[in-house]
Amino acid sequence: MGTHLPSTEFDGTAVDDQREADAEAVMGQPPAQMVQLLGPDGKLGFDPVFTEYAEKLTAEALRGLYADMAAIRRFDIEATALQRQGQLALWVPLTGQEAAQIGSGRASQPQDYIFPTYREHGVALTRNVDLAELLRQFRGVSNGGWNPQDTNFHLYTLVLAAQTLHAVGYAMGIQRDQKLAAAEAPGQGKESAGKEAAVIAYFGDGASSEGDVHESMVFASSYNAPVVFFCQNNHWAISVPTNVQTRVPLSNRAKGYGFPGIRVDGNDVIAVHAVTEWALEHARQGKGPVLIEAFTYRVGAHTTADDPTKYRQSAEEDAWRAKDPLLRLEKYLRSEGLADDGFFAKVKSDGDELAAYVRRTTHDLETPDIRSAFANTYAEAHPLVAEELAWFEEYSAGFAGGEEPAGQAGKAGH
Ligand SMILES: Cc1ncc(C[n+]2csc(CCOP(=O)(O)OP(=O)(O)O)c2C)c(N)n1
Ligand SMILES: [Mg+2]
Repeated sequence: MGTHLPSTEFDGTAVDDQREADAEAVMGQPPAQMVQLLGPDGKLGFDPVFTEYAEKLTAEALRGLYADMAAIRRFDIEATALQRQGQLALWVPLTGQEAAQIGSGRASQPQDYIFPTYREHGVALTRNVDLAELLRQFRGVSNGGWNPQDTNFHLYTLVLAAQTLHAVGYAMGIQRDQKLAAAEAPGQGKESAGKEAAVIAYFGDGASSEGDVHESMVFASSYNAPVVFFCQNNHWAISVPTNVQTRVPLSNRAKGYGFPGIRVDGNDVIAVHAVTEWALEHARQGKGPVLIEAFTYRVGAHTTADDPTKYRQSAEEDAWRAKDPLLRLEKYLRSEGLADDGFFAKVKSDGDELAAYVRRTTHDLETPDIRSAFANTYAEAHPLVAEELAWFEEYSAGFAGGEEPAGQAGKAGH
């Protein structure tokens, strides 16, 4: 009994390679070819399709990608510290995934619309979301924190994969708006050419097992919707490794739906940028969806409520640290003479400034009046809500000064 179940134990071998070899032998599935341009040694390689896209990145753009990755890593450290100090109820760290997020986010255009999970702080940065606003939800003082219409960056979705359905629905809406606009103003097509919008749906390797992802991909394919599915395969869904979620490379799944699937080195910001730019162009041009699997690693804990030492080995973490996305871009920038010590010192001091801003703003975030939760439940008065509010008022009156217990509104969980 039980021997036919996939093992969840990591035995120190290259699990993905083993699974891919099995898949090839059993089902004739080819192993995934991974697009990589910038290797861990900081040397730039060649790709017949994507080098052309990478060459569009100027020295300034490359420095910008580094600065963004460094900023979001610094922010991550600060937010983790704020949680440890009791200023945030929970934090979801992104360290290790900076290239996957900054590369893809920076490849998007302002008119594109992004549906994140709960870990896409790097993408939020590229969409100009105020990072202090982003912490409101994690402090438990807001259900959202920012207005998605300001940045085309949707609110975080904690229900795994639900946002992939929202994303496909949104993309189908874009298609219909375009058709309507073309019908109402024939001949205007040239003016709007190149400004078409696409959608990116982010999700994780664990979320890929949800039915919502399957339904999203079926709909996206059937309707040729302008959506890019961006799966960050960070190798873990809390304590469950990716090789339990899938017997084939995740990028290969796209074939079954009838659209392109690309595995990219998710720790190579240049390749991620190039592949995402290509995919968004493909979608905007009406050629349909693309699945990108960014092969990366969650270096830290799943959340501040998790302890990864209970389910994985430090040797695995060390192997991935050697593929660090920031380090390899720094090597490249230095060896090509594109950035000097002064640049890296400035990036560091900018990061410290960002951290100080975030710390100050978080401390100043006011706890909303808990009565607003009752007021916002229904558009009109409801007897049940009124009854619950009356109970709450009576309960609060039992405390000194008639106030509710201190910190009650800030105790959110995940
Ligand atoms: C529908 C649903 N089921 C379960 C959970 C609990 N849960 C939260 S995160 C998580 C793991 C997700 O892993 P993955 O999709 O790989 O994303 P990652 O956290 O690694 O970024 C689970 C099971 C949830 N939030 N929603
Ligand atoms: Mg994961």
